[in-house]
Amino acid sequence: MKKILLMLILAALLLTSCASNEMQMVGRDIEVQKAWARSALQGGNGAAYMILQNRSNEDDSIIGASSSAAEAVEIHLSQMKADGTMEMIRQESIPLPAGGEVELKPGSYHVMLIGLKQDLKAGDEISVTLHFKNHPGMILSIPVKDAEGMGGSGMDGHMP
Ligand SMILES: [Cu+2]
Repeated sequence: MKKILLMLILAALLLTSCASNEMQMVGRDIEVQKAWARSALQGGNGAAYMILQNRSNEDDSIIGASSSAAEAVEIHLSQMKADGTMEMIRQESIPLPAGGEVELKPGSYHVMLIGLKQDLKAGDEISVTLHFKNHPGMILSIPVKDAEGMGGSGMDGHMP
């Protein structure tokens, strides 16, 4: 009887340790590199960029983002229109295929920070949480940098 109880306890321990290992693996499935946010003024809009790698064998997608630094956060895609001007289109999600990567960069996908609650100055850090379809949310600490050679307004046309 004692032996069976011990077996059960061992089995339970084994199960819980497996579960926690799996959690850590989930955390490593998505890797974020070279994240930065464009410097901007309080009350205006900002944007954050990064490279995301999906190291799992399961397709995923970014389905949104949130940050306490802005009134609202959206996922956008900047596109060149036929007349040569840029437009931004709100995206429901950004695909992140298994084993693939996606780059959020000026003139393409970006995390749009709408209605900044504070100035974003070079050297600051802001917290942005990414939400995924198939993975837990990821909290990022993103450094603020001045966009080089883009002037104040930026090529994404970050106007409301
Ligand atoms: Cu935008």
